[in-house]
Amino acid sequence: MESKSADIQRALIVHVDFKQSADNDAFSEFAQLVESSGLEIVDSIRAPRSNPDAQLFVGSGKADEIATSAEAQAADVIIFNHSLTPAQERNLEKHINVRVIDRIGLILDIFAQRARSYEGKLQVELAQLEHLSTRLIRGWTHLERQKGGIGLRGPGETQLETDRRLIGARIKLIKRRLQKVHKQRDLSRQQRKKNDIPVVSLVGYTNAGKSTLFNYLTGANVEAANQLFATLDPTLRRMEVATGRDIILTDTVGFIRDLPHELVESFQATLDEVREADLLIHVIDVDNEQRQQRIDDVNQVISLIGATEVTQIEVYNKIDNYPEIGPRIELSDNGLNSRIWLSSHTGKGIEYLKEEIARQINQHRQAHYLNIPVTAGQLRAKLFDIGAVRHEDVNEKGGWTMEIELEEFRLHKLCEEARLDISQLRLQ
Ligand SMILES: Nc1nc2c(ncn2[C@@H]2O[C@H](COP(=O)(O)OP(=O)(O)OP(=O)(O)O)[C@@H](O)[C@H]2O)c(=O)[nH]1
Ligand SMILES: [Mg+2]
Repeated sequence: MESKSADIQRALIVHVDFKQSADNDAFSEFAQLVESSGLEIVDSIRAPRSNPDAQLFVGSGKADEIATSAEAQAADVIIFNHSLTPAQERNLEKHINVRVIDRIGLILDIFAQRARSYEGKLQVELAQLEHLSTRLIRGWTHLERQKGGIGLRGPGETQLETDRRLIGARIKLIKRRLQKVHKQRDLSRQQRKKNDIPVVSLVGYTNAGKSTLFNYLTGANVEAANQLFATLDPTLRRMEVATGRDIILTDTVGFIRDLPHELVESFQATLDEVREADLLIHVIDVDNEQRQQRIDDVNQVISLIGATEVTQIEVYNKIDNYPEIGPRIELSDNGLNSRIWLSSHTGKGIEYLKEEIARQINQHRQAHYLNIPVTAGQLRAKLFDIGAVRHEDVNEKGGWTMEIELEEFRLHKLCEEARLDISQLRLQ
């Protein structure tokens, strides 16, 4: 059988420390990111610097060192853990004679590999084209070097203009297609709202364990892996958090520091699930030294997508790695914020999470006692469907006496939809 390793590209990675002290976490995360993209790291070069060089990003001595190593290691690609300007990228490629990719290009590439759904693929392509088009506008392009394309060129156009025109047209087409998909997504979201099932979204730094927790809670089997951005497309599952109390849980793409803004914009529709959620579960890797930094990074994206208002439960995951940490829940004094320590592997502490989800979801619920006439079977079915019924007896007229638990406004809405007068239904 033919070995696959022949296809694996050899990468030389470059990380510059701009801070006083070397940021080892940032470096090892970068290496993990490169490995997650399926590349083999053949050498890594680190350099301290106070400011990026305008021409080469690094100093010319460092650029020589990179070139020497790239040749010795037969590297196919050089990856920088930073954003490079198009000019820096071009100058570096000239200097080193090997393809250069920056951090944004790398993340876009991983996303492109992971996208499975039609929507996901469109979103990634849009982000890639937007990334490319900023480079075109600034006057340089990879495409520029791939001349040819007979028949593609309009009269009197330079290659650059043709590239721009083609990319612009493709961007328009993808946006139109995405709009259609988004309409569908909006419809299903409205449907869920109508059904009154609360939506709870898992959010968190990539690799924190969102998918593992999702699988544990819902019995689903989405891919969970020790690689960055294992999940890209969102998955939704209905689950019961308390007797008769259902929610929809969503698992989605993880965040990372310096997430390219092209990606956040292109993934707006996916991230709408997060913004419109009733509750967020922020999954945090308890292991990580830079825990607080990562929490801040995630919250930054959350504020970027306008989801700051949504209540968060903080989940400190992977406690099985620390025998001294037991499962527990901590509530803030006002009871609004909660932190839970648990393990998505062993399931220890998961019951705290389920209880807390139920508590948060039920916060504005109150008990109502109703007399439902036999003619209002649909309303009764609906109340069961949304898990609002606590107790029910059949009464002598063939109708039902019910104890339900629901927010006042939701009860009003349901009665209105069923064209029933709520005051007639209440038990005196
Ligand atoms: N020890 C331990 N490992 C865990 C736990 N939960 C998740 N992991 C591991 O952490 C890694 C990442 O898990 P995922 O569930 O894929 O993480 P994610 O947050 O969905 O990651 P992305 O989709 O890539 O953003 C996997 O190797 C899991 O097996 C846990 O409770 N304990
Ligand atoms: Mg995942």
